[in-house]
Amino acid sequence: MRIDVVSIFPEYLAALDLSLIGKARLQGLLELSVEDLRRYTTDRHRTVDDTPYGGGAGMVMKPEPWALALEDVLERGAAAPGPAAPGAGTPPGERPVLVVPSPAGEVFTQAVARELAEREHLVFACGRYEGIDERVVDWARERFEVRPMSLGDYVLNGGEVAVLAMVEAIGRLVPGVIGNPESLVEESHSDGLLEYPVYTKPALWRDRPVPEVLLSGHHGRIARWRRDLQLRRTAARRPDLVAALDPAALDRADRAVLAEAGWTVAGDRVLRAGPDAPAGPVA
Ligand code: 6GU
Repeated sequence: MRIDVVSIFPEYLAALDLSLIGKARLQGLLELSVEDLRRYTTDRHRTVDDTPYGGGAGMVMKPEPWALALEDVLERGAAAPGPAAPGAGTPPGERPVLVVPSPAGEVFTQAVARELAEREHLVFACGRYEGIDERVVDWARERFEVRPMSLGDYVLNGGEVAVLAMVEAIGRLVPGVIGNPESLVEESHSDGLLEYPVYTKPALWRDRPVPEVLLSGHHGRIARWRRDLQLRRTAARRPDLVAALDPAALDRADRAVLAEAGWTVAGDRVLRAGPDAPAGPVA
């Protein structure tokens, strides 16, 4: 996978030299390059922003440096060797994805991360100020598959921190990046539920024991206990995820736990039970 990031603060992305993502780059699993948008300015002051037409607070990023930067990234992508293994990457002729981080974007989820992890070339355009002149997005749609993306409902000062998060979420799903792919199966959001709690030695720590079932060696009971906690935690913390569950994936024990937490299965949907439904204990 090839990843290009364009930013006026390339140093922000230095964190991608570290840890698993940094290692994947050294191993050649990820080819990541960061470009300074100011390299594509032509004036003495290297100007990247200007006042908004129509008035309003703040500044807007000028279109031409963005077009020059994105054209450069496209050219270098076209010249780069394709996917390592035949058939492993995207079909030839597929357009690169242009991710535009913005609080006005589609919400970036694990499902989006999985989808983008399959692509051969991702480009991230980090906006600052009030955003990038919208004509850049229209222009880019002729060359890229454009995906405005938000991390969630809060505002950051620019796209750089969001790109760190997205590149890490996507990069770790690229085959070979995580040593033990099993760890991807049991983590939060892999099955639409939050992860169960985990414990390690000592078995008794500051008067607090590890839940006894985990010491039992009884794999069936441990799996059931973990599943119960996933369901209870998800009900307590993320009712939106419970409402999105597919009842076909819920067994009788799952349904009993959800009922305790105030949820019921009705046809092909999981719904909040009536107002006097018992509230389950919070995990
Ligand atoms: Cl992707 N960008 C900015 N600037 N703010 C955000 C965001 C992205 N996601 C949440 N807030």
